[in-house]
Amino acid sequence: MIFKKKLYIKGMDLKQNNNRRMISLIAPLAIGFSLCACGSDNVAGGGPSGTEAGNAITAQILIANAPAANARVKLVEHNSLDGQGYTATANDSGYVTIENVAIGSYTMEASLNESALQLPVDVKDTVSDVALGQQNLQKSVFIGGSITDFIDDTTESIKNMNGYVKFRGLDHSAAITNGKFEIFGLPAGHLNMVIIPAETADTVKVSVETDAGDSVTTLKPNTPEPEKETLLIDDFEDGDFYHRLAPEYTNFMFGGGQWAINTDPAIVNIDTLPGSFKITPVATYTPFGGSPFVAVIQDDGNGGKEVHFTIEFPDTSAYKQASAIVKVDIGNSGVSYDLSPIDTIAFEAWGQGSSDFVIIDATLKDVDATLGGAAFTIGKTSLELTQEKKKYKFALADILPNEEKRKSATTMGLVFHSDAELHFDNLEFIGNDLLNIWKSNK
Ligand SMILES: [Ca+2]
Repeated sequence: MIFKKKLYIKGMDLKQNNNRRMISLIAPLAIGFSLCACGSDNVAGGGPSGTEAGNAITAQILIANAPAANARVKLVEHNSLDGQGYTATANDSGYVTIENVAIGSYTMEASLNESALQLPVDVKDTVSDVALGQQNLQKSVFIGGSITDFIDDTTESIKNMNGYVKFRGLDHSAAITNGKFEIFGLPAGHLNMVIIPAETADTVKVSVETDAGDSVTTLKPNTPEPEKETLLIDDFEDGDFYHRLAPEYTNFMFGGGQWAINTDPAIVNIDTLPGSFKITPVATYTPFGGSPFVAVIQDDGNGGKEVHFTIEFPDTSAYKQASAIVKVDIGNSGVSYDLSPIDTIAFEAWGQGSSDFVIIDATLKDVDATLGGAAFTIGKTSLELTQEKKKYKFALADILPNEEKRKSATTMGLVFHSDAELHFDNLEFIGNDLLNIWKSNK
């Protein structure tokens, strides 16, 4: 029996490694327990059915429509909590017979490896046979977690309670330790779970409806997600180079919320220099408080404004690492902000070429200087611009899987490594308590 268990553990799939390991730890105890309980079980074999001496319950247990050889079958009185009853094992053809069953209402459970089934069986007299026909095993159910997720009582004593979880009509039980329990291999369907605290006599009855393969970790209704707020960072309608989204937290004097196009090498529209980018329309520098960025804010053809420009890269044989970025500071220049309130970053972009949407932390220290601006990139995702206007939505958690990194960002933007035409409009943050971003500056 133990050898068989080992084979079973060896055949587990990786995803459920931990679960199996737990079963392997629990198994010796469970075997010990069932040996002790054997004396009171009525063990039935696969012998001929319908003997004159009494009734017989017959079934063919299948798994994926093939005989479930060696499936274990147990018949337990449907209200019983002790798991005692008639046991049998399916033969090579999946047939199982239990004879001489006392009058009563039972739950029959069959199980094999990670599959199980349950069905009600009524035995009305001691002479009539009950033919259950073919019964298919399904992927079994897991129930576990914190007791407080299964019952409404959240007092401290319940939270950390010790005791047992049992199921009426089934031979399954698990210990509750410090308010936690887990139980594998349950048959799908209606489960009458009973929570039995060690300290008091008050049991708690919980009904659980399950489907094959379910993993039930709570019975509390899902609390509806709070409505997300959308913050329009910039639609460019004012034609300037600030988003000025949170003027109370950003400071004009420190360049709060500035848009810019930066290139590496930093040479633009100087035709006589081989390292020069060509950006159209050509920016005109204004000496006091102006920005070349305003040149690329153009009419969108629908009565509004958008960012629209083409960029031609310098001779790539001379400048293999050339790059350009259209970027916006989240707040004050060189100050980092906690982006955690953001769930999704959305914008409209279209045109031609490929680009990386990046999030940057320009306050990073000890970065690799040979990487230039890229050294400050903390997260990025790629996109291919299409001719048709397209709304992009990126989950921040996808761009920045590391929660800690989300807490410090200065800048976001689109990076180019080759010729492109960009239309860009309506940058949005979607999340909750978004203004907290600008309160977090450091
Ligand atoms: Ca616009």
